[in-house]
Amino acid sequence: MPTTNTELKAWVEASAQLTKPERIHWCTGSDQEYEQITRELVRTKELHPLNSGTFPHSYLYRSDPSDVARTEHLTFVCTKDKETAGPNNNWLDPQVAHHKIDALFAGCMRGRTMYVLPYCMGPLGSPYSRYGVEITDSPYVVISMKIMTRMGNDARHFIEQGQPFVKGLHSVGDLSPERRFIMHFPDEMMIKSIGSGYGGNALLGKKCHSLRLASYQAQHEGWLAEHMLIVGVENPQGETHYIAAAFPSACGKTNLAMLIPPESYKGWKVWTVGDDIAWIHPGKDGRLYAINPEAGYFGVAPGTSEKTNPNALASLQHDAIFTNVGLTADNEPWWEGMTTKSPSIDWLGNKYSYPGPAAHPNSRFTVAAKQCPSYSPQAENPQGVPLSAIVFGGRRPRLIPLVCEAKNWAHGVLMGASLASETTAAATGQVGILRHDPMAMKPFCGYNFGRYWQHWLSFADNYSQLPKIFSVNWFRQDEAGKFLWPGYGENIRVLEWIIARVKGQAEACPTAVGFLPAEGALNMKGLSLSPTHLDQLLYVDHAGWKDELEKTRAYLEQFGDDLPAGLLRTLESNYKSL
Ligand code: SAT
Ligand code: MN
Repeated sequence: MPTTNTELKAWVEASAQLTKPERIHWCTGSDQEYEQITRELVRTKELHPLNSGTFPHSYLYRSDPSDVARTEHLTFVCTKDKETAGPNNNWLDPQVAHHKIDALFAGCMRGRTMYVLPYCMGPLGSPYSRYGVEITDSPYVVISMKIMTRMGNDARHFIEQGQPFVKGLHSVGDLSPERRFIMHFPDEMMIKSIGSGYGGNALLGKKCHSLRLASYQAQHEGWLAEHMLIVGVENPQGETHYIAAAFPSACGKTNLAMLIPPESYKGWKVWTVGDDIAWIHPGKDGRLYAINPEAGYFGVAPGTSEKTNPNALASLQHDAIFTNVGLTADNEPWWEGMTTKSPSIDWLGNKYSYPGPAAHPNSRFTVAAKQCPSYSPQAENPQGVPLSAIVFGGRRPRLIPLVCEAKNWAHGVLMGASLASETTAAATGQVGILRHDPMAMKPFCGYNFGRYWQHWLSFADNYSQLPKIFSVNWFRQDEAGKFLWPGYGENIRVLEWIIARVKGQAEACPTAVGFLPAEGALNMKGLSLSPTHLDQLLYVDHAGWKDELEKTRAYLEQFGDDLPAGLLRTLESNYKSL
């Protein structure tokens, strides 16, 4: 075995004993290994090579049609007691959970290869990086993890030197939803996932490790693991401010992270540090610093176009994996929202027939972060980037203004805790239903939300230079159901105001729900938006807000004794001021 780490050795041996693979492959993470695995997957028809002239080294992968999104009802957090997991998680006693899932793992890798893949989340050698080893029988997971993480010998080297590591055992099993579970054991720093080959269920470094286990660990160690993109916004004077922003899955994190400012913003540039996850640590100077634990993007394909996200399209010109998209007659990937060409084959591999869809609504691309034209070299900075602002946003057709600055840290935490958003295709279940999704962490917080909010609140007691907190809503609609705000590149206007507020240079109106841009404070140069639309985008509907806060209170109260008094007090005082 290519390891001297006795803990790792024993765990790999025990996993092999349980799952009975035909062979064990220790992943090196080399390019040759990637090529060899993709070649084999092409041979077995699990990967479909795309047009080598226009999409060199790129592949289409079709997952099982019953396995196309995260399955939250099959995801468990197995802490010693139920209260630690909280009402926001499905819970099972750890012993019961191990027993249940191990029975499914028994012999599940017979005749298959077991891949052992060491990985590092975060820049190699950063004091904030964390390590893991995923054992899997899915070669698709191996090639995806090679793109999404620092995977292979380099990561193993740190584990050999004694760095603690998360143990993740994964098998596609028989892909049956009846025998599918994603279980987390935070006290053992262990993940067991069976029955799914889909992204967040199977690439264990992502949601399972970097959010559910990491958030649990972060609470104990005094940092934050968040479902946030990280961007650097550089102004024409060459000054860059970093912003971390939480939005639920499939609500535009990747688009915002890769934003290209419009014509009228000459000299402005947005740098992408991360598009999905931020690990945030307090620095010695009292500021918060963020690293992106990932090395790649697993972005939603539909809707990605030259208009909405040219940087994503440019990233995808080579060495990318597309999952569950359609194909054109030229053997190129196609999805809804693509303005060029038309689909010929749908995501199931059948001849496309109108009206579609050609791509699954949660179809994805997987690509190395470095391929993005706006990739920030700061993504490799082991210390992370200092945060000027934290933003919370969701899909809200009504009520929530385009942008609003929190009155103080505690109010910002309340804004995050009150976040609600319409559901999307990123998880199985109905789409378009408004649900509470505090800090966009509903599916990802590895412990009791009440304690998580307390942890967030505690930062105000300990650090002097905290970022300002804002809420945004790109999705507000008029009566006819039309979006009021153009979004995408135009969102720079909101980011500009946010940064100006941080610097104390922009005007704001105090309202009951927070500070809104004063008249003329949002830069509208070059944008033909009618003043009535802007008024509607910033309108504070007092009756609607009262109702909203009542609903929020009812939601928060289910956390009982774990609900921080400070949060409820902030809610009450907001309510009174309405
Ligand atoms: O959970 S995934 O990582 O597959 C994508 C998402 O829903 O954010
Ligand atoms: Mn996500």
